[in-house]
Amino acid sequence: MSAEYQVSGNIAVITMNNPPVNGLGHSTRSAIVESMQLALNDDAVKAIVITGAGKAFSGGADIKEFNSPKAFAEPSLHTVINVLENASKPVIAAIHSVCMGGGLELALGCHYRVATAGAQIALPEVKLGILPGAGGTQRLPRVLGLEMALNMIVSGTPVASEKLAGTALFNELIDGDLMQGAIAFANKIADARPLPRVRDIKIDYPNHEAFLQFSRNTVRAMSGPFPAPLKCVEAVAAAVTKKFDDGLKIERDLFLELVQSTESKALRHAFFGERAASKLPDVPEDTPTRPIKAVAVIGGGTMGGGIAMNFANAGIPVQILEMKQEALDKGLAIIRKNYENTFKKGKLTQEKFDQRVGLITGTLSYEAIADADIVIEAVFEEMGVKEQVFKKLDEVMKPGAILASNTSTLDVDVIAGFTKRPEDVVGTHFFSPANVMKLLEIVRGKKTAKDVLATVLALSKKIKKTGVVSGVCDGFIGNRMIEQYSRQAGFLLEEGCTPEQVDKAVEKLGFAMGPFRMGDLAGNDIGWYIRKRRYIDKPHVTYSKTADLLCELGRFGQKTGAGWYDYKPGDRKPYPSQLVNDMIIQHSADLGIDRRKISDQEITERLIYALVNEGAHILEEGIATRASDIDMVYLTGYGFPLHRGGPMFYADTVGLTNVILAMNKYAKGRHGDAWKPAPFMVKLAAEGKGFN
Ligand code: T1G
Repeated sequence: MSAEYQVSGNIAVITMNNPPVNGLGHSTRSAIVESMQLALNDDAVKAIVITGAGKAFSGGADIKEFNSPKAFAEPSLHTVINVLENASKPVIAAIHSVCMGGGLELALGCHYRVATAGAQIALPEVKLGILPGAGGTQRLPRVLGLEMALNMIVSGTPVASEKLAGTALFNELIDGDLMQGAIAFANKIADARPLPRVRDIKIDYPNHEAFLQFSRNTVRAMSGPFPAPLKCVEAVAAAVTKKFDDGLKIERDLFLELVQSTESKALRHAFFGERAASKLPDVPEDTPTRPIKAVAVIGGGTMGGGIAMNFANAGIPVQILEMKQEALDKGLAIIRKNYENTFKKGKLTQEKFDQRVGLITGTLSYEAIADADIVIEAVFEEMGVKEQVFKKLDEVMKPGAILASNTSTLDVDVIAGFTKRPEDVVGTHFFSPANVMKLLEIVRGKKTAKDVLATVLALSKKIKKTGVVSGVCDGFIGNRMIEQYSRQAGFLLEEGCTPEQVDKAVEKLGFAMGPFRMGDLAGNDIGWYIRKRRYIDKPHVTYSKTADLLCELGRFGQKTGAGWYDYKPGDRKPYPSQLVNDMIIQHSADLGIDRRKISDQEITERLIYALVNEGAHILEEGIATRASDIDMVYLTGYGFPLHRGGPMFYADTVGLTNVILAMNKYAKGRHGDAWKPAPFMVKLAAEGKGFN
């Protein structure tokens, strides 16, 4: 049963019990209806209290059921709410902790609502690309008023219950034990009639059309590629302009439209992908983690400083070890400056500023960091330097300390081999700027211990990162795939494109930045350095020489005032460069290539399918645990458009057969070897399946 029923005196108590957050799945909905029948048929019962067991009243509809027949199977949530609202005895919702989505809609169907302080109250459906589909858009405005309800529905942001005291949403805020307070309240109103129903409340908002029009314009301007926010406004508008049941129908129609949309499926995919990423098939969820009370970072440069800030922001003391006082002072000064800038923007209180700055200290001696629970090196990306650092860490660090490398491409197994404790070694690949980018690639060495992985996954949540575990390979997940993406970008230049055409094509698809603007921002010399190594390690892999020609001109990007684009001093705006375009055209001629007009579709297919195909190989090799992990890497670390769900999800929406057909077409062109479809993808396509 996903709800318990018991009678306390004259009060029936229904307790929803569907861990982890009392999602209103079919079994829970059925159990509520059955319990209500028992209560209504029992003459001794004068009133009914409904509440949630565990850590939530209810987190809403069971999103694991979405797009499955169970989601709408009777008793639907609408039916449950009708049973509550039309009951002949008073029904009181006793709310605590989390009351969201369908959970709040269920509470709004009750005659009364009491709550403890600190409960998160929200209709977050818009964050899943849908809208409250069980009356929330019609009832919430009736208890909170049009403006507050619209704000909550369009933003999806939780509001603490105590902030809503005094509104018609709550009849009482309960101090102390919720159930005692709720049962006392139930006894107090047991005989009160008529039973108050939210649907009967009239919304009084003079000149509401002007407000609604203003809201439409504002929401349209801010909702980007997502259709849900604007439809939230339409549904709430119906609460003001239509009879209740007509408004409910409008809400239903809008909900059904959104729940089938690709944008909503992408957002739900990301929601579950974020949570699935922390699960490893061979690491039990109850694996004990090592306590992390103190952190050390080796290197106070851009990466080291950014990494250190993550821990200070999470309230964990962190020491930065540098070799020279001057470098240490510089690193600490940059960190302080970062916090000052945030403080000046009003995004940090003085107290938080002081706390965070105070949590970061510097040292010049390895001995000073010996007791840290985890040490993360962010030193120069060269194996010889890593060897020195890890041999020293192996000597100095206390037993059980986790030894982490921020390497972005080097072999973590080789690094672990520099120590006598390879089981304590792991890769923690942060993305620059490390205190901003959400992605953290956690690189699992062959000998990395399971509790080290469990600890670093839990730590990534604590520092608000999306931790994705990768096996050891060149470039792990993200950079290994971006390599193929960059190769195609270079080939497209040789065959007929300009940098701005390629960038515009993917930016039209929703990418934050195309490959060439990205190169100018991150520094074209980084890729140049990696390619030089590749030319030796993997001479059979071909690259366009255009990027090398650019770097030979010293055009590393914004940091040198010129890259693929020209820049004006103090202006980060990229201007197409005649010099670069002439260089590209000349290079095509040198290669004997007749430049041709290339469509945006070919550009985006070649760039994205290059990612997809490499992602398929990564899955085949077990480097990534699941396709959604790859999507999370791209959504949180590489600016892949959220409404497209990530490269693997995007391939599923296109259909793997279509992806393969396009690849077969490009296999006939130059560098056709890059277009051999990964066997895993061919197999899935043959079975009519997708990656997710
Ligand atoms: N259904 C099913 N499982 C859910 C869930 C839900 N609504 N919400 C969370 N979970 C799972 C989650 O996958 C994870 O599972 C575990 O709970 C802990 O989550 C008709 C249709 C509730 C604030 O959008 O915002 O109602 O990984 O790690 O940080 O209008 O989860 O442990 O197996 O996030 O304490 C609207 C989404 C649904 C709420 C708890 N409701 N959830 O946060 O834990 S649509 C939502 C959250 C709807 C109606 C419509 C948060 C949380 P696992 P967690 P947390």
